[in-house]
Amino acid sequence: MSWHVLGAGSLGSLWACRLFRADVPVQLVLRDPQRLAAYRQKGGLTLVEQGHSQLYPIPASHLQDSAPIERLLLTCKAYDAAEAIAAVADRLAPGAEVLLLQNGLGSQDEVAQLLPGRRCLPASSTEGAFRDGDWRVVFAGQGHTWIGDPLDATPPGWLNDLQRSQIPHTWSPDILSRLWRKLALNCAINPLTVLHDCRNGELVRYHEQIDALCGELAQLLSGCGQAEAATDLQQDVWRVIEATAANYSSMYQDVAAGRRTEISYLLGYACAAAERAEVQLPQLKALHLRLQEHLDGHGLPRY
Ligand code: NAD
Ligand code: KPL
Repeated sequence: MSWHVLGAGSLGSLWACRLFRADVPVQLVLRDPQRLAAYRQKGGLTLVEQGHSQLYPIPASHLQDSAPIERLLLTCKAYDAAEAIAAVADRLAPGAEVLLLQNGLGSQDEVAQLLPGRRCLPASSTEGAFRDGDWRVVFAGQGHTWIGDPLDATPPGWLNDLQRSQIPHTWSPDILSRLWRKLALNCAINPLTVLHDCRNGELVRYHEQIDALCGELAQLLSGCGQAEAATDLQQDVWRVIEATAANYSSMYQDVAAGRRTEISYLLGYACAAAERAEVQLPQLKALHLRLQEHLDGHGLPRY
């Protein structure tokens, strides 16, 4: 049974290359025949690891192809996930499984609503990859991926494929708790790095602001039935800031490169969830507004 990778960007290419070189059947699903032609001209995907690059001639097709899909890895951005899934929904076999690698929260539900009866498995990853050219991906940071299914704690058999491909992962029956925790970390760190134009480590200058945000985010998690994800949040935020001190956050990098951010699936989702749970979070709301204004000022979408 072949893996299909929809969203052949940074993370999708990293996964596809590792599956392919472990002889796990995998193919890319590209947007249209033009992208497919451009890909074929390059002869495959190039993975750069520790300065060494290797070309992998991974098979590919395009969205309009009609062959059925049994196992799909969705690796586009959160704001593209629903549209991308809608374009392949009629190709998904009745028992198809879909692994969702989007950051933040909200896109997983959007996708699941489009796929009634299909198993959707959200994942949360700390691996780092970026593209340094068309059809080229750099594996920039070792990390780990947690995978789960909020509706079914039974691990899928295909985790063996990931083992074989040396993709570090853990089956995580509490995946929602992990996603909420990651969302809280990203909400506490990423927007402020954008607004203060700084690396993660420079956030030590805004200690009080971060501590106040952590307090509100912990209230949010508890109010949304995720009390466990709130445990020691503040200490964890400072641990991550220290561990990634020299890095620019992913949101900072998106804004600096003039790319759309995933704000709606991070702060936007957090603020909407707070409203639904009737939790008052004035600092978080103000931060969301300031970030939206900042994005307006840079000509980037505010959602
Ligand atoms: P990316 O922009 O590099 O790749 C997304 C790809 O999806 C692009 O190639 C885009 O053309 C493609 N795409 C979008 N809509 C499509 C459609 N309808 N049909 C076909 N292709 C489509 O993004 P990324 O950095 O790989 O991030 C993907 C997700 O993973 C994001 O939610 C991100 O936050 C998360 N993530 C990324 C990293 C990382 O290091 N890159 C790490 C952890 C989590
Ligand atoms: O995940 C991150 C990101 O930059 O998106 C970290 C490093 C945790 C900062 O929030």
